[in-house]
Amino acid sequence: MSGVPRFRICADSGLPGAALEAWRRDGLLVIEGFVPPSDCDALCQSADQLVDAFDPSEVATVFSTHSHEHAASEYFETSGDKVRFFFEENVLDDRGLLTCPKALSINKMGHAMHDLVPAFQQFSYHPRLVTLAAFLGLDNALVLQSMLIFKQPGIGGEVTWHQDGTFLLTEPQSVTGFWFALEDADLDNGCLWVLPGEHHKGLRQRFRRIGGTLRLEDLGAVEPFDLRRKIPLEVPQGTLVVLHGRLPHYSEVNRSARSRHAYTLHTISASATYLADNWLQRGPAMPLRYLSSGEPV
Ligand SMILES: O=C(O)CCC(=O)C(=O)O
Repeated sequence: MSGVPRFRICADSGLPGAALEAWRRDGLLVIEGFVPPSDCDALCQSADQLVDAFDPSEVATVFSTHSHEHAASEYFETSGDKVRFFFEENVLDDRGLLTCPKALSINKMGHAMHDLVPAFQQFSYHPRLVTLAAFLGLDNALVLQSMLIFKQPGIGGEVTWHQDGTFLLTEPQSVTGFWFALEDADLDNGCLWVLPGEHHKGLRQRFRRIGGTLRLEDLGAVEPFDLRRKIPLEVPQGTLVVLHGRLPHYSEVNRSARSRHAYTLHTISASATYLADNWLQRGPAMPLRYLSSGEPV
């Protein structure tokens, strides 16, 4: 239906060679049935418990997927080694109080659940992911960040077209995104959209620290995304979409009465240089860990 090939892991032989060809050609790889439904449900339950325990009055930041105003916020900038919660737009009133139930107001949670929360750790460093990273030839992958994107019913905001390398850059480029559908994702509840093959064109923007402030800057030379070629990825629960760091992707507002929870991990190569002006900087107290062994660098 979508024009993007879909694969399944075969117990005996893993993925076919065609999957590697698709990955190199398209800059993305769709693997249905990658995660068992019970593992998806367990992660959602752990996320619900974290949300229950979270006191929203601690947070004065509204995370907006439309602007980068949040970038100025200390809360966002220091979340790389924590579990923090970011609200949807327009859910706080003038006094900073929530106008709808807490559990339905959270846009996303990030950015270090994979190193701080046992259920997320188990999911993120799972042997099936280690095997896949080896198959894709990802060199010495380190797990950089994790996000739970809630895409709440009726309110879950749009994620504008972007390349992950805009936000997390290494030299040479090595950022790889792993997007897990924890629930079915379709056109009504805000599935991912992709531009297969556009990763060959280069990086269009960078979000980086300039003079103490985080800013989004155009890199100039690269042509605009060709949105006429956009393809929706309607996928069932348990699907993994692997995204090259320069592959443009997007998701719509969730207009349905169903949530569309997704979990994302971003890895980088330990052999590449992680740029010092990226927003996410982990201190020495919590070094990044290898995907393959869980050992710190
Ligand atoms: O889940 C979504 O809606 C978008 C996620 C995304 O863009 C990302 O993880 O980079």
